[in-house]
Amino acid sequence: MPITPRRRNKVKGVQFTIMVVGASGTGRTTFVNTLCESDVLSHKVCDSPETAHVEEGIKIKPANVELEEDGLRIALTIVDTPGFGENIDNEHAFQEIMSYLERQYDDILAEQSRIKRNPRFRDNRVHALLYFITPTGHALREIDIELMRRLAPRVNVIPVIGKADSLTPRELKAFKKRVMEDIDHYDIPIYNFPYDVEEDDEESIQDNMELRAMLPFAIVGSEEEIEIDGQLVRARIYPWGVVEVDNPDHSDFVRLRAAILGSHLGDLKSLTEDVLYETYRTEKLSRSVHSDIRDSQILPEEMATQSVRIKEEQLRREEEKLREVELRMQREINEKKQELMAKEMTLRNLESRLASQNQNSPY
Ligand SMILES: Nc1nc2c(ncn2[C@@H]2O[C@H](COP(=O)(O)OP(=O)(O)OP(=O)(O)O)[C@@H](O)[C@H]2O)c(=O)[nH]1
Ligand SMILES: [Mg+2]
Repeated sequence: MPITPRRRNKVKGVQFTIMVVGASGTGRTTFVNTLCESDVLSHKVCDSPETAHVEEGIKIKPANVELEEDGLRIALTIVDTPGFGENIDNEHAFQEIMSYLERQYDDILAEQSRIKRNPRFRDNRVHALLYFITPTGHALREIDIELMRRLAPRVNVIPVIGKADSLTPRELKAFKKRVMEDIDHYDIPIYNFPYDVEEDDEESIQDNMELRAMLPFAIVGSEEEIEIDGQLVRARIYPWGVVEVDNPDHSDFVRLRAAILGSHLGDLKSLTEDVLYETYRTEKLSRSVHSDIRDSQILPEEMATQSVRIKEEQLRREEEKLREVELRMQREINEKKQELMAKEMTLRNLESRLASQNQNSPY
């Protein structure tokens, strides 16, 4: 008997990308491994004293992992950015991160304007950037303000305090307050769990208000597990006590995890795709119009004609795509019609053969 290949039970999940940025040693790797409950990222090997002074620059490293959250399968991409903030001049690091984010937008822009879609295309747009603030207990540093201010128009920035157990609850509360005052003062458009009192239901307004009040999230990460009341929990063990990662009295980890991988995953995705990406696309299109104008010294009044031309070009491509679909459908209909006609013909032949057999039959 021939063996028929068994169809794999493919449940479609959702793709989500998180970028983690912050100074070295703020706990990014530990946080990612805690979030994914596996060793997705490896720890940095310490520099030797001979090479510690060498400025290596930033490396941007994506890693993929499959998770399941409330029955939903998540194909998670984690983009780590080791080397950020380690150099005297951080301009290069800002630009590297920015161009990584924009490159993902450019890729999808190119894919969307293709007539034939590439079935293997992977959308790598970053949906959330967790910015790890060093737990200094003072206020934001210039580098924190600069990074968040520059990147927030391109990505949902969620500020978090790394290694939050270094601060006492009182220090943490005051630090959170100061950080948010700075974010307000510098008008940094972070992702602040937006809600609409007119549109949203009572429950989600409440949820968003609570999450907003927690900003910046206090993070504690650990790759160690200990047994508490017969249950294995992730915790940091100190001579004077234990900090439990999942205990809401010890850190905001659980609320942050539930928000980014659960309740707010959809919102972060649609904000990225419908607002941040669309803004980038519009800016890029108008930039190319402006540079065309500069290059060919087109008069300002001809600018409108240029943008109309771009719109016409887009329309033309859309029309072409539609025409292709229409042609394909027409072809399929014709094939089906011919198959039907052939079947009708066979049926008629069979009928007439049967009829003539019946006539010749002696019964
Ligand atoms: N107290 C405390 N220490 C932590 C926490 N998370 C990580 N650490 C420790 O801090 C050190 C650095 O943590 P990593 O997770 O490697 O930090 P990183 O941001 O990935 O650092 P680089 O990869 O070197 O840039 C390690 O010794 C961790 O064990 C935390 O929540 N609290
Ligand atoms: Mg690391």
